[in-house]
Amino acid sequence: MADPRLQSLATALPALRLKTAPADLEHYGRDWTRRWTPAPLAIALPASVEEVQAIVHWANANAVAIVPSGGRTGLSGGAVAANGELVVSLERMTKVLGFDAVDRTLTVEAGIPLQRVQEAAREHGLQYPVDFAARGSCTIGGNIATNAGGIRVVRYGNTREWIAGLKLVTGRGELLELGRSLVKNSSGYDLRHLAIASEGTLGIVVEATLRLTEPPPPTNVMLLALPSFDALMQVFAAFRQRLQLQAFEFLTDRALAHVLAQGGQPPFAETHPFYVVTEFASDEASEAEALAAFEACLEQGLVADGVISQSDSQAAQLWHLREGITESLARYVPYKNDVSVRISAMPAFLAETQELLASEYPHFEVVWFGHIGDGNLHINILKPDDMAQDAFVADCERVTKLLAQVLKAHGGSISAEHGIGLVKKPYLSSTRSEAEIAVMRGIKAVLDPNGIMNPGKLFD
Ligand code: 2HG
Ligand code: ZN
Repeated sequence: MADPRLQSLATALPALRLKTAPADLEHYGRDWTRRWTPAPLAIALPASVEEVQAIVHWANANAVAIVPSGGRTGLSGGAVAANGELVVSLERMTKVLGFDAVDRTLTVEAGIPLQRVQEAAREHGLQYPVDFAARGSCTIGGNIATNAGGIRVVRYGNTREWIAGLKLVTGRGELLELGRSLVKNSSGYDLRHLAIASEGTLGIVVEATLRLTEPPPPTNVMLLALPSFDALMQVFAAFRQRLQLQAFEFLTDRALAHVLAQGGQPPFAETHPFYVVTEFASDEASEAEALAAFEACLEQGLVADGVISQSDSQAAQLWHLREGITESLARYVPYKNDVSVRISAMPAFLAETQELLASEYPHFEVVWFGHIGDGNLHINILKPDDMAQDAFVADCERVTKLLAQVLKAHGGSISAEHGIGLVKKPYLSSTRSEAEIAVMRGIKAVLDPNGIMNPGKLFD
């Protein structure tokens, strides 16, 4: 530990676990973006809130920047440490601290993986309903830092809706207890919501009290084949009118082909340009409504084929066609857009965006999928094997500027659920006004006056 700053940290906190091996710096210094070369100063692995506070005090005194770190499954570079920062990983803070049956809340340390929260909720006969494919690796702290959405937002909303309270160690090292799990609390600014989606720029979320709800009903999964993009929102309207949907996700034939290239059977004899994965209660009435919606769509030419799960394992197989997309594309180091508009604005936005991307990306493979029922589209542009990453990213940045203008015109967001991080920082002003950004900067200055918390993320 040659660096004198690290020696002073080890002296100030002799029990703190620190890692400095090159393999650790690389492992903890990056997220799923894989665009930046990791170069942190070291990795600190605190085991308590007091240790986190002491680290933040030390970082202020020594002018060392901190990158808070959860499961590092983020796709916007929010957890990247490429400039000599101290990564503060919460991987040793994973305890369930309490369950309250009356309040229906679960209190956890922020480093706990999402899947363990879901399991803990089930053990108490309840459900923590936020869910997505990275559930095994991502952490609650990271979910809060990005207000993560996922595959059940259409039914249950984003992470924000499920945070009854949280504890934040601010950039000044103070511990704030926010929200206090009250159902009603009309006592001024709700600072809890400032911490949610703040991407580690205001402090480190160390603990959270999560709301739980009734377990979901037994469900059926339906895969629909669609002949055109235009049909998508009409099919959504037809199904939503008749059913309480648990999920409504879409993917293109390109996305499906990449998942199937990793294994698995094609769901239909023929290929179709677009697919929808939807889920709803499996009681008799819901099934009848789903079939009626399907038939109505079939008659109008809005769907071309469909299959409904007959067992849990078939449901899992159908879900895999949607949830396996990100992993199946990883080898192409895709450039990712994660955009949203109001559902009502979706048809016009889709038409314009399709035209834009078709003309601007004539040579790149573009894969579309996403949470169409929330107005959230994922667009992955695949890097050709023979193209240098810098040139590829530069071209995608050029097109993203144009896309940001389209989004602005439709009142949308450049980041629906992945966060701004490093990746979308240049486009923040397409979604937020200058006045809003100035307020955000002011808030940061109060909670993190020395600018040590995740600098360079969200804005400079
Ligand atoms: C998903 O919905 C994730 O599967 C990842 O948000 C999206 O890889 C992506 O672009
Ligand atoms: Zn998503």
